[in-house]
Amino acid sequence: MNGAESLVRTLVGGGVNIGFANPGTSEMHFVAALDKVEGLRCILCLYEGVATGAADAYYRMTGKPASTLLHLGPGLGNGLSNLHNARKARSGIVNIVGEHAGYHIKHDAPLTSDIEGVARPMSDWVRTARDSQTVAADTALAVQQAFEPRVATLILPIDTAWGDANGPAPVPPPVSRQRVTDDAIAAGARALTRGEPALLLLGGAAVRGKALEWAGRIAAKTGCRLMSESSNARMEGGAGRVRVDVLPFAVDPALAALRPFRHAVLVGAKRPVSFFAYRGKPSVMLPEHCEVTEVAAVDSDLEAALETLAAALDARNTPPAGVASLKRSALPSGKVTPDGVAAVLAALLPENAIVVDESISSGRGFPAVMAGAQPHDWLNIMGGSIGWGLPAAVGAAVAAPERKVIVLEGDGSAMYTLQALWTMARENLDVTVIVFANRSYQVLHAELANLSAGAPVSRALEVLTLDRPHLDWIALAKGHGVEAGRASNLDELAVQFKRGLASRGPYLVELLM
Ligand SMILES: Cc1ncc(C[n+]2csc(CCOP(=O)(O)OP(=O)(O)O)c2C)c(N)n1
Repeated sequence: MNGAESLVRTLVGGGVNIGFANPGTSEMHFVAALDKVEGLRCILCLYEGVATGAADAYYRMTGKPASTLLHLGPGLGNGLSNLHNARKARSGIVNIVGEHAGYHIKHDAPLTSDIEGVARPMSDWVRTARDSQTVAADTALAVQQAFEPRVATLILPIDTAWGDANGPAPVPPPVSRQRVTDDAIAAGARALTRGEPALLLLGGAAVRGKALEWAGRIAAKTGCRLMSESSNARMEGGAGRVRVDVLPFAVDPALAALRPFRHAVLVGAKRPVSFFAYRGKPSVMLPEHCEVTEVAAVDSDLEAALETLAAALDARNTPPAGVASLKRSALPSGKVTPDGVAAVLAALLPENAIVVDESISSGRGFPAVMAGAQPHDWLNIMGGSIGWGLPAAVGAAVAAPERKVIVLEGDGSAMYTLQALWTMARENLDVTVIVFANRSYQVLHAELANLSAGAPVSRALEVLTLDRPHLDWIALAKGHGVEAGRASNLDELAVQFKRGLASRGPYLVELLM
């Protein structure tokens, strides 16, 4: 077998069974190996940012890395934005990036570039394969890294792909998670029982499953407030789950939400910082009088950390506080308003849906309302680099084909990686996309005001509005093979959303705002 086949066999042997690919000439041996090796489903993405965003969400839903297949430095470069988001989400990915043969590089052919240099800022691990005989061992290390989880980038010169190899290599087990120390638990317990206003700030895997339940027991026992970071890689919400408030995105509401606390206990969360620096406002948003106790970093075993903290507080058998129950409200009708849209979504959300949220300014209030909806998972963009939502929906739908995926998508953000729609159609992914067609970079209007940079008038307005021409979302969706409909009030939204939910494939709703 050749090096490429040993690579693919190592991926499959190591538990990597999905690839999101956009190949070129230097990846042809990898492509040929797909016909020889069972067990790697490779999905074509028409832009590399779709492949990397899909791999991010695939990891979030399965805890298993997918691979990407990218074409030299430029292909990898196109995928960097969503690799950035994936790193911030702590998603494991194995990027396979083709490269020229070693002896060809000195001739500076058109696609020659410093691929390691392109890879490094958005990868946790980078290696260039040196020999076809050692490609399998390099791949095994990349897979181990991805399970850590890290973004691992393996660069594959074509002569290491076509040269002879012995066979696949076994993937070493991942390094086990750190357990938190007794001292950290004791400090957390002390902070929560001082009798002063205390916040238990959750991040990473602390906002789902058993971990969330332990947090609810701790809140019930101590009276502390539960909050999550403002963006969460995957948060469980809805009926039957412990309700956790999401820290607001905007700096002033976030400062106001944090002001009351004398103690902040961090489990899987970092000290909350504002998205940007704003003149005269602090970067770290906890008040100065607030004492911070870091119990567990995001890469620790957070379920074990919260269970141990609950035990230290004698809260193991305390019923969890704030368990949400299903609210069956009537569907609202009339004009499109943020509250009205949230009410429609909450009323119709199917059980166990996966919500991919890149709604930017249109969806700020959604998570609070969703507590009364059916149980669901909620995925946020973690690195603020827009163009993530549609690709992420591809990855989530591939990861969980039995679940409905709903994408809440700003029209500006959608335009970065629109090609994801084509992959949804081709793979018949069960995704309903709602595009918030406000025909504007609406959030930036608010940011202009936040930075006291003045109100946009003419030339400034030009770079913040998406009018002239209006994007036709029905035509854009249909052009990618996706059925679509338009809504301009809440009644039509309900009709269109139901139509999407009833289909077993992709459907797009253009919501005129
Ligand atoms: C890669 C990248 N480019 C640019 C930005 C700056 N940016 C942040 S939000 C935004 C506009 C988003 O527009 P839309 O999705 O329509 O949401 P809206 O603001 O209208 O709610 C832009 C351009 C960014 N965050 N990431």
